[in-house]
Amino acid sequence: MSTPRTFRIAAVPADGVGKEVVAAGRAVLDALAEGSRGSADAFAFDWEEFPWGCGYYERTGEMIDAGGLERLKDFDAIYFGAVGWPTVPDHISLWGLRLKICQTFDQWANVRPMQFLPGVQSPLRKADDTHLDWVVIRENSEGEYAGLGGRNFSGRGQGSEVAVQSALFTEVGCERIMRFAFDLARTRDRRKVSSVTKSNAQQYGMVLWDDVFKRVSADYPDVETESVLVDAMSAKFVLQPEDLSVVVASNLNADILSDLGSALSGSLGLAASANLNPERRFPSMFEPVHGSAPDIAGQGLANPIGAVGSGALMLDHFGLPEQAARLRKAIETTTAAGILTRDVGGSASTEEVTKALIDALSS
Ligand code: GGG
Repeated sequence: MSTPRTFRIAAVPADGVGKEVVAAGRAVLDALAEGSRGSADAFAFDWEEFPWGCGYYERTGEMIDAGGLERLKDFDAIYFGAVGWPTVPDHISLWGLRLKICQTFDQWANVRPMQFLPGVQSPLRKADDTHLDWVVIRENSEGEYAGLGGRNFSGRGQGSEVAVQSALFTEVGCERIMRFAFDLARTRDRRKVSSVTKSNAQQYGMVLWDDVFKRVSADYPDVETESVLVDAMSAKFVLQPEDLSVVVASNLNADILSDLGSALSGSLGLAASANLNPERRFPSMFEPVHGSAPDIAGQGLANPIGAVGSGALMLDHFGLPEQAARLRKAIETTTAAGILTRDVGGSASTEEVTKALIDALSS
């Protein structure tokens, strides 16, 4: 019998429903690995779970401990839940954990696929032939989330405080994310990249983005292109979903568009994502697009499909596309059977959907 290829994964459930969906995702991924036992491409996961997040912050004053980032370097990947809790200001929790990990490990490409699933109603699914199969590529290291700016507290409390928030766009940063998007488009049925900016109103960084997009496009004559302003793209998501394939956008624009896109596919709870360090110098991080959802946390209502789909992206990253396909098939079997959580119109619990996913793996 061959020794399974073992992947060391750091699980960071963090906050709210992150805890429930990471537990669900781990159970499904372990079942998949168990099913590979004895085969020539057997694999296994060696998990270590970390307690970082808002609860940790309340106890220690830090979202992650001092040596935490150094420890994460030893893992093959990070499997993340969601960050944020009402008792901690959002900018502290986000910068203290999720953005810190993305930036430390140069996870500059955030991949967010979204598509219709069988049995899931979508606000867009008016006719059976309506098609939605997109990948939003989010620039994940700079742009509006570069953390540049400051507050002049001198007028604080007097109604005259001033704050500046700058966005950083570098030619290298723009070019690498665009080449990533074009290379991905070449692997898809529809070879098209739509670039999104607001370059009519933001005349520096976003015009640089547009210029780089034009230059990079010339190297991909086989790929159809368009440049669309973010406001018009929001309308296009709703009105012409079948006209999109790969959408590349800056950190903030893609963050907003991918929430819109996943809601249009049926629910934010369905969307998976990968924060990739494409050079593989550092671990990449896989997480559902959704946040910690304090309103439903701890009630067994969270949809685990976004987290499980993120596991499929992790398997792709490890060079196991057949295993990733098995996981995606199990998701389709489960939703087609109508085993759905409340966000997608069902009444199944997180646990029931998780069990159905595991059962589907062996059917
Ligand atoms: N699992 C994704 C997550 O925790 N998102 C929380 C959030 O506020 N994210 C902002 C961002 O994606 O930059």
